[in-house]
Amino acid sequence: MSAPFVSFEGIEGAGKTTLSRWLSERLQQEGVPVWLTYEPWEPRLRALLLERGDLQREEELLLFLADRAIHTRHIRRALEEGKAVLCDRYADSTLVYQGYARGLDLEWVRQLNQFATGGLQPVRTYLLDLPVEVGLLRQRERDRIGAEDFAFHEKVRQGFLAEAQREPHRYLLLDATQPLEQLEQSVWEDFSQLLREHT
Ligand code: Z5A
Repeated sequence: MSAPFVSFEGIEGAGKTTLSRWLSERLQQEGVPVWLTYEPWEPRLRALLLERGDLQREEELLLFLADRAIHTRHIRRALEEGKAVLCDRYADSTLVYQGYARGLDLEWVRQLNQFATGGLQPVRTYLLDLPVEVGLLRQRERDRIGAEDFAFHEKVRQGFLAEAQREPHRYLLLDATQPLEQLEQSVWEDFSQLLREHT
């Protein structure tokens, strides 16, 4: 069985980058092969998505999906090589940002995600949940999408919470206002169990 593939999701400033980096370093210390990655992934697509001001929501959706299709090929390869893959945002971000928050049809976005990933899903999604005002205060430098208004980020937060309820076996909901040490401990306990199940 291949190593676990997990994702980190949440609103802007939730702590995804901090925690996924921490887990990657911890795994390296333990001698576990790991690939820490993120989306949007392909540098030119990332720049286009995060900087270009005139993108329509349909164009944005298709660019995120194109990026994911390319990225997923590399994730599959890393898993085949026996590496655990930690991904800072994945398909759930598209469902929530382009579906729940931008208002594109959810079932349609689910199907397109399925097409772009060939059905690959993380075995665990760590959802770092916190009030929007806290997240936005933590992260003052914002990209084009992060610069959307409070109501947009609230839709994102509620979208993630709805998805966590819809898929309780995949999502692990974490209160991201906790001190980092507590979050690290929760993620470590869960990930260690996943590692045991995958070896
Ligand atoms: N997007 C999309 O629309 N559709 C998609 O399909 C995908 C993405 C994949 C880029 O994402 C944008 O693309 C994003 C969604 C959209 N825009 N928005 N919003 P990104 O992942 O590159 O950027 P981001 O979500 O904006 O990430 P971020 O701002 O870097 O947030 P973070 O990674 O969750 O937070 P952090 O960098 O780990 O922490 C922020 C600060 O808080 C930092 O100073 C930490 O030290 C501090 N921190 C973290 N945890 C704690 C705790 N527990 N206590 C206190 N302080 C903490």
